[in-house]
Amino acid sequence: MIRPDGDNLKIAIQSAGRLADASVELLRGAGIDFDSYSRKLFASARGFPLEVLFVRDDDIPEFVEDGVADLGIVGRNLVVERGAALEEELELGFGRCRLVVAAPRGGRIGTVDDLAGHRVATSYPRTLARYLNGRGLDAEIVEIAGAAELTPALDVADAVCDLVSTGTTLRVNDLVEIETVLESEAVLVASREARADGPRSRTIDRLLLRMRGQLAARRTKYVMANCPEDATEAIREILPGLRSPTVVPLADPGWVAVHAALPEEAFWESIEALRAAGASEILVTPVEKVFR
Ligand code: PRT
Ligand code: ZN
Repeated sequence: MIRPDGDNLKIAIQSAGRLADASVELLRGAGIDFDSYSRKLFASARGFPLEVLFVRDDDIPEFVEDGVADLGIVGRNLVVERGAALEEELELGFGRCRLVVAAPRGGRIGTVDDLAGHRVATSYPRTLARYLNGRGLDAEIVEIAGAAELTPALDVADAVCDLVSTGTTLRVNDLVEIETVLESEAVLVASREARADGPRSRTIDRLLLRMRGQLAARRTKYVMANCPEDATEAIREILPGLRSPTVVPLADPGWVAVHAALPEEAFWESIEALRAAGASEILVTPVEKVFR
């Protein structure tokens, strides 16, 4: 592929598929505005020195490794499979899945050790080979382009190594998971060449700051709770905030409002603890960006 002209940074994202919408949304949320991607190979951003290349996800690790693009948004599964010499800069929190070994329910293969001497169908032959080697297992890898889940029924393989997200595909094909080979999600990758180039690397850092601000915001809520003044200390423990909570007096004597950012994973427990500590009215709002 010909590298589009200009000094702009190039980022390769999936043109259509599971990662496409979330990739565009992440860039837009980072303040990068570009035209609709439906029919174009690439688009120039406004307000940031970036060009967006729309490609098949399988090509992304290679393009970034070869310098066709400086950055890419792609599943870790593909980066690992290629053994690509890239920098993984950021986990993006979407496209989560696992590469697992699975076998027919109630069949001969119940554990990973049972794979020895059997056939395993996969689109991830290198990752599977590394995994089997690591376990000292000798199994035949049957490389297929897709639909691994059908191969045991067709007697093309005895087990499969495939991506799973909800588990429905395995279930409907009467396959059971045996072990996880790799945990994956979409990641931002950068080419080593771009990272070694001062100006381009600085632009990558600017983009990372914006993306991190957005990803952190998704995991954060802003909580405002009214409570009696004498409960302030207890509530401060529950709502430490980013530095410390904001405590402001209410017009009602003896009452204060406590405001703080709260990580999503602690959310429900914190709301329960706030109630128990005497907080009455509690308001929760989403956070747009968090920069620390
Ligand atoms: O056209 P292009 O080559 O760009 O896209 P593609 O069709 O090759 O890829 P796509 O869009 O299907 O997936 C892109 C990326 O999404 C993958 O590389 C993974 O990083 C990630 N991802 C997340 C998944 C899944 N979840 C997933 N469930 N990729 C594939 N699957 C498939 C899996 O292979 C199996 O067939 O979905 C089925 C299982 O899903 P469940 O929900 O039934 O378990
Ligand atoms: Zn693909």
